[in-house]
Amino acid sequence: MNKRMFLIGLVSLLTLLLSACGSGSSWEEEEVVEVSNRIISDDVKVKWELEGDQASSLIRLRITNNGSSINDFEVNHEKLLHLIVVSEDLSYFTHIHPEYKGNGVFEIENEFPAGGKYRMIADFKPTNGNSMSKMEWVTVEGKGKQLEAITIDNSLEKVVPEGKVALLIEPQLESKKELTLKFTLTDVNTNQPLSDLEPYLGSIGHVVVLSEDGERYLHVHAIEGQGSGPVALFETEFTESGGYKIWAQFQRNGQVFTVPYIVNVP
Ligand SMILES: [Cu+2]
Repeated sequence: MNKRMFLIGLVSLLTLLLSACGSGSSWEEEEVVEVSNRIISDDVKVKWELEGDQASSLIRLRITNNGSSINDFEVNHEKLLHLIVVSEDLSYFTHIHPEYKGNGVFEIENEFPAGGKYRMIADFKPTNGNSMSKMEWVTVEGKGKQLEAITIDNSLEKVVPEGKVALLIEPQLESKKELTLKFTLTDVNTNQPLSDLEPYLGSIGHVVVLSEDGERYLHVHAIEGQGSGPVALFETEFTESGGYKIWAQFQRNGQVFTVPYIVNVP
């Protein structure tokens, strides 16, 4: 048998063996089916709808996977969906939890400070899918207001009614590096460390970071197993240099409070 005849024979034998396995039941095909069933972010779309105006608005999200509604979501940080709403100039921030209405639809009422453009960011995890974030600029009807300038903070020590919150970024603030955001909370009056933080969404706090143009939303993870203060640690990476706004949220005495910072990342 020459080489060519041997190869033809081998191919025929393999074809015969493969077809004998039957169609649709081979291990390889099952593997393909399994992969295609998993919901991936590229296939997921959110349709944002707004009813009403700035004073009283109903925000509605319709979440679909390849055009069909996603029906099941997993609880992630105690909620099915987290919605962050930020004004165009980043001066307004809210973190709310729309109610699930079924068939991939979430709704919540919100009062906006003015008409204009807002960045909407939804974080959720479809059952059999990865955690994902979807963002959109939406326009809220109503009288607009003058946009505030985004000014880099000289000091990262902020005083809010609930306490003094100092932010230290370690090892040093730069882009494309894994960094730790270290918040230290102290009582404004006594200057004593605050150690009565309550868990918020299942961890010591929640941090949101957005680039100054509202285009980049960073993933921030709270380090697990942290107690109740005075130090709260989070990890993130600034994907590009530029201005960023950071909102840190903590809870004391049943009240959530937000501390904003604006940094320039070299
Ligand atoms: Cu949330």
